[in-house]
Amino acid sequence: MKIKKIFLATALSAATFAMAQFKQTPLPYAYNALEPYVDAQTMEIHYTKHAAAYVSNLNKAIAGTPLEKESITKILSHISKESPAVRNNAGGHYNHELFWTVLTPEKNTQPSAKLAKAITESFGSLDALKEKLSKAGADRFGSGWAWLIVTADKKLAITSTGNQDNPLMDIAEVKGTPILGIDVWEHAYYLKYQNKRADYLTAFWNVTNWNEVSKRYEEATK
Ligand code: MN3
Repeated sequence: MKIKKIFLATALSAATFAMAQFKQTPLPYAYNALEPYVDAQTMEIHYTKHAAAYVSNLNKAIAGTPLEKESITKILSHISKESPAVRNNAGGHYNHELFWTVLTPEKNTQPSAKLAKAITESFGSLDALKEKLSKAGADRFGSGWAWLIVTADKKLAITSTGNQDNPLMDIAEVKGTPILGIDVWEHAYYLKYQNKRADYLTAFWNVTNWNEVSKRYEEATK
């Protein structure tokens, strides 16, 4: 009797795992928390409509396939073999989940000592890094992302990708672990900044969560 119960419990949890679906993490602050740099309406539409659509469409695209049992990073690692729907929506889900965490209403967060040292070595200064990353975002034609990544040899690098691609994908020109990502799709800034993407990029540095970026740096360089 006892054995039968254990078997049932195991079978049930396996079934639950197989049906696991990707979900949005709750936004760690209010929609208006990043005002005036990112307006509340943009945040709400971005989180509840755009990002919600990526995760919902990802779950639809992988339903009934072996991808249901894989982590998001695993799916990204062999994205060249998947459909455009999986590529766009797995990328979109991963990118936005990262994006919400690297923003914060907390003022004056700073890179950790270890990250600050790496920034100085790679770019000369934090201001130089901001300038280069902003330029990567400004120069991205159409929709996409600007990234600060840790490469396979544990170095910092700046890159950008189109659409919802990212540096974890096997098709990325420059590969690495993203520790900071800036969404430069118009949906991320158009209501407040219209065509002025450069102004949005400048404003971004007022709400960057360097605590989170530092944490991601520590994990990527372990
Ligand atoms: Mn977006």
